Amino acid sequence: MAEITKEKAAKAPKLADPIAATIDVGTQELIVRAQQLGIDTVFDRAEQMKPCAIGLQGICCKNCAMGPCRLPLPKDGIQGEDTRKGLCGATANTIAARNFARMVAAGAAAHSDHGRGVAEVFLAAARKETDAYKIKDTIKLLSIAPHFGVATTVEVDGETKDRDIYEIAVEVGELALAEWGKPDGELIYLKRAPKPLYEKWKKMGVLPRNIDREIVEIMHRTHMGVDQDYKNITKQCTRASLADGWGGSMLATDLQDVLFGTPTPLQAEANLGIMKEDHVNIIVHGHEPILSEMIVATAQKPEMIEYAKSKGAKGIQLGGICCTANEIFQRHGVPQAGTFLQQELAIITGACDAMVVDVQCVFQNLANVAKCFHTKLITTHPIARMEQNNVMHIEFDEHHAIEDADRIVRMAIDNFENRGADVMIPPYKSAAIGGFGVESIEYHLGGTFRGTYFTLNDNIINGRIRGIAGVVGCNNARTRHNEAHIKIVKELIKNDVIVLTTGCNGIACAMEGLLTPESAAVHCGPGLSEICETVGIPPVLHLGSCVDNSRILLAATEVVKAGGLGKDLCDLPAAGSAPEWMSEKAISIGQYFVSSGVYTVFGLHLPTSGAPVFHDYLSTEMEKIYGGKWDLEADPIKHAHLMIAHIDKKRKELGIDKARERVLMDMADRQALEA
Ligand code: SF4
Ligand code: MSK
Repeated sequence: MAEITKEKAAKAPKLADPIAATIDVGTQELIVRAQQLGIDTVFDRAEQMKPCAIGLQGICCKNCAMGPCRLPLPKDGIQGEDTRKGLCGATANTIAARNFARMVAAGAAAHSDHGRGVAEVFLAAARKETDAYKIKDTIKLLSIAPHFGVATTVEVDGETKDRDIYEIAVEVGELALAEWGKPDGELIYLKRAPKPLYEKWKKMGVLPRNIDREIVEIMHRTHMGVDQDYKNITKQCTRASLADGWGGSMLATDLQDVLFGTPTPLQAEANLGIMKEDHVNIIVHGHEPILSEMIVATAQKPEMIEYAKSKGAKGIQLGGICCTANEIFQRHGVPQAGTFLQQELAIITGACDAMVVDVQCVFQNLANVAKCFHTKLITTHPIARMEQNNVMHIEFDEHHAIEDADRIVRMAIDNFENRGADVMIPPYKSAAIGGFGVESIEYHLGGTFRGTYFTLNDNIINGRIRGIAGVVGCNNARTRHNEAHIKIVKELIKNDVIVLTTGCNGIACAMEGLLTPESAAVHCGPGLSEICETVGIPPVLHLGSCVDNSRILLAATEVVKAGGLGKDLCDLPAAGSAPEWMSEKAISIGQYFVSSGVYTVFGLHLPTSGAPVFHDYLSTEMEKIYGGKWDLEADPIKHAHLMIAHIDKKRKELGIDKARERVLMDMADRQALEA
């Protein structure tokens, strides 16, 4: 290992303080190892490059070549009229709203293009054009077919018969794929929302027509000299984001469930300690399960394991990073190697024989890190390649997916013998249970008698569960890795708020041991702890990947349907949070949560603060229209308490605030009251 001399240290760029960079000990150890080896990671680069303060506030416009026009806030704040404007006269509100809208467009595009890819593979499977993918979960297919108006039975000679599953799948697949570009109408899944919410969207004129059109329209509207009213731009943000949450993402989730199986709870492990020194380690990173499903199936084949043994390994260890981790964790119990910020570190262990990536959240610097080790870095998606020449591209295609996966896994096995002796896998990992969804929440917290979310609702009404929080999203190197995720989630469950998690928050919670039923007794308030103990569930339910935020929308809709907690999502004692967001997808998710009536708090900052009027519109005015609002709080404890205060406000409006006070009284309190 390279020594750091005094001279080198004097000339060296500023390096991250590992303890300030992350709360995770294994991650700290690997940051130190990278620094000792002279390999920079995102944590160091965050020290060396600070963000532009004007861009951070959303008030830099580069939408035409007369700019960039930068509109910094005056030092003493805005006194009187805000006269800031770009060369064309665009105000700070217009510029911030246009920038925000382009983030929504990019985020919605990423989720929805993922969904489109799944729909194409789904249709190929339905038409039996591929051997690699099959219609696996017929129950899920039969449950979604009616939304598309596809009949599941047929009348033959006066008798009702079940239709052929593949025939149904072809019709569903064709209609699903049409959602991206149909010439008229509105998105099919919008009607899955509670009726008052759907009517609200209709009245406001924000029902998405098709997925692609809403994204394209944002790009048109935000072109120089088009839409110059932040309120009108925000309206299109809502329409495009709904095309994501209730469109592309929801279709991705449903069609993936049909192709690969609807998740049910299962146990695995999380953190980089899942990698094994004596195994071939393959890390799969990115988002689309089209790739990872094939890698999982191939790596588990007995002949592959034998091949690995023939090369001196004891077996094959798969691990996931980012949402690919969530996808293969929730369906196969494949361990999660780490969150977004740990991707370079997986290679820095020296034990990563292949890292296979597809789309989204993949650092280009992985190529530079891989160069320092034996790791094969393999890109697989036609739209996501890297310029560095040590990166191999094996294009994955549903028509030869088995052969592609076979080639990739064999390449990793062949690379095992090239591994250097200097391997360092931090020995930390936690047990985690994942694989919850709309269906399994109903199974665990629903009433078999009523077959709905009745038991969950009952426990919210009686106050054992104070409310529901959806805590989701990324890591961000501008804040301490996982700290806000964990502090916020712990504060929520301590206050009897059950947490639904997706994305990198889900992985952070898994690493912290919060996805186990046992964690309830340690971290939860008395009400939630009692429920978790009785039902045997963790206080933090892992619902999957970023596209699976659609599961949160549908679970919340089921709560409304079960009754007793209002008629719309905005009536629920519920709140959303993205503590360490960084992706444009998070902005799209935030916008569709808010437009669906959810109070949504982001950590760090929002790229709207430089335009206070627009910023205020996203909270105060959006709430008047949709019942949900954006909020911002960087301090994790205050952040959690904003959510709890909102939940309590909703409990009061529903008239169930007193029930909670009663349930939290112990026997002595009750006796004192009776006396
Ligand atoms: Fe400047 Fe207007 Fe061009 Fe933006 S569109 S860069 S504000 S001139
Ligand atoms: S992977 S979008 S860092 S959650 Fe979906 Fe994690 Fe955020 Fe990527």
